[in-house]
Amino acid sequence: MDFKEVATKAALKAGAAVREGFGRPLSVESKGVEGVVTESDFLSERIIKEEIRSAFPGHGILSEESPEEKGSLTYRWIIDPLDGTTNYSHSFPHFSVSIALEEKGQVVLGVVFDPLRDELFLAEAGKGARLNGKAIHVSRTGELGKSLLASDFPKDLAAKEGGIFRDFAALSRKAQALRRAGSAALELCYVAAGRLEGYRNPRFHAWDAAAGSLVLTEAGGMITDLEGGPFSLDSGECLATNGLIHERVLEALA
Ligand code: 2AM
Ligand code: CA
Repeated sequence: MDFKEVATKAALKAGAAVREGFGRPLSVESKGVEGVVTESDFLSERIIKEEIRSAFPGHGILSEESPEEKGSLTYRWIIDPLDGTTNYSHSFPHFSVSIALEEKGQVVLGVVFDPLRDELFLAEAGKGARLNGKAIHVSRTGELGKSLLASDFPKDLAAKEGGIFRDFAALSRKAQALRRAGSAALELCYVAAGRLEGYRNPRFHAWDAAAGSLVLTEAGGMITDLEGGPFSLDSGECLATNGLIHERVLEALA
C-alpha cells in the first residue's frame, strides 16, 4: 500500500472506533491547560500507529497522546487521534481524526476524517484537495461582511490575554458571523471546502494543523502567521483564509 492508502485506512478505522464511543459514558481525564483526554483518544492513537508501523516500520511518528518516536530522517507522521476532544466529551458532534505525513520537514499528505458525517478530506502536495474523492476549492467571497469565520483558542490563553477577546469581538463585528467550533483540523478543511471564508488560531500544536494546512493550501487557500508572515507548524499560530479576505482580516485586527 502507498502512503495515501495507509493514511486513509488508518483514518477510517480510527474514526469508526471514535464514532463507536461517541455519546457513550467515557472516562474523561484532565490534562490541565491542555484540556481533556478520553479513552477514545488513546484507542484511536493505537489504531493509527499500528497501521503506520506495520506498513512503514522505520518512519518517525509524532502523535498527541504519546512521546515522539524518532525514526527515519526522511519521513515523519504527525497525528491527532481525536481533534475536538472537548466537543467529543460533551457529545457535541464536531471532531475529527487528523493524519499527516512529512517528507524532509514538508507536509506532503494530509487526511482529516469526520466520522459522524463520513467526510474524508485528503490532500497530496501538488495534487489538489478532495472531499470524499471530489475536488474542493476555497470560496470566492471577497467581502468580510459576507464571510463566515471561525476561531479557536485554548482556555488558558483566554484567561491570560485580553487581546484574544478584543480580536474575537472585532471579527464578530466585521464578519457576517464568527464561530468557535473546537476542531482546528476540521475548521481548516472547512475553509478549504468553501464552508468558511477564514479561520484564525493563536495557538495550536503541530498535530492540530499539519493535515488541515495542506488540505487548505491544496484547495487554493492562504495560510500565514497572525501578522501575515510565513506560516510554519512550529510557529503555532495561523490565519487561514480563501486568500481573498486575508488582507481584510489582517486590517480588521491591526
Ligand atoms: P484537541 O481537541 O486535540 O485538544 C480547540 O480549541 C482546538 O484547539 C482543538 O483543535 C484542540 O485540539 C486544540 N487545543 C486544545 N487545547 C489546546 C492547547 N492548550 N494548546 C493548543 N491547542 C489546543
Ligand atoms: Ca487531540
